[in-house]
Amino acid sequence: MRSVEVCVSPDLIPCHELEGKIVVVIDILRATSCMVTGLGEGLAGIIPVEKLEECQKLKDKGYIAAAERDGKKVEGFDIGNSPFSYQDSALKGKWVAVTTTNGTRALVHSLKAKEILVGAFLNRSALVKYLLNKEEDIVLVCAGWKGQLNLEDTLFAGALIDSMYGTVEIKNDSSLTAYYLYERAKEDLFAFLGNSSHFNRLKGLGIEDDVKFCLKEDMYDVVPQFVEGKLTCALVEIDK
Ligand code: 3SL
Repeated sequence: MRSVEVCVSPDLIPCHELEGKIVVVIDILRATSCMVTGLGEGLAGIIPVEKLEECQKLKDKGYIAAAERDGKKVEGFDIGNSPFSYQDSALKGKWVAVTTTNGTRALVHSLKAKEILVGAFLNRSALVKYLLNKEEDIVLVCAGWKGQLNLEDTLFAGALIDSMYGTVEIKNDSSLTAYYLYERAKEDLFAFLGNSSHFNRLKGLGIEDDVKFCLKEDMYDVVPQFVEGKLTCALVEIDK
């Protein structure tokens, strides 16, 4: 049986073997939720980069550029990291360069994997369907917060395990923890996140609505795939 394991922070990626596996990068609040929203709303693609300087260079080349640090939009860039910014019809068919505190870092540190996907509650079913049509082992890489575990990414890792339960071998204790946590929280994720750090950081910035949106399920039927530095929609295979 293929295996699933959870990596709770990009800093722990070196502890996991990614070669030959599918990595799903998770940053519920809010990077991967934004990426799913953007591609779901018709962006041509996203160029995720780790550093602000790289994003600035792409902006200078003419790309629309999104930059976030510590939850806030970085001055001088076009947009920050709210999923609602990606619902702007003016972005349809465009490419956006993006850098965020943790999410884009998790993506660019997962390059050893055979395939890299992006997941959020917003595309949960589409992602699960895609994964169930594949055979490779899976590593769920949570973006966390500055090297530490966070609750919302761990919960979504648990939600994916819940959706694939019985078809995957749960490989490490992080995966078990994520699964048990999700089982405990699933009736009311918003309430469960009430004391969590990033939820409160965003609440402090007055953007609780972003959190509510990022916890919605199956708003988009897209599976973002990271290939050669670009994030676009994977071609979803017809059921075997
Ligand atoms: O850390 C990240 O990558 C961001 O998603 C953080 S925030 O939600 O934009 O504050």
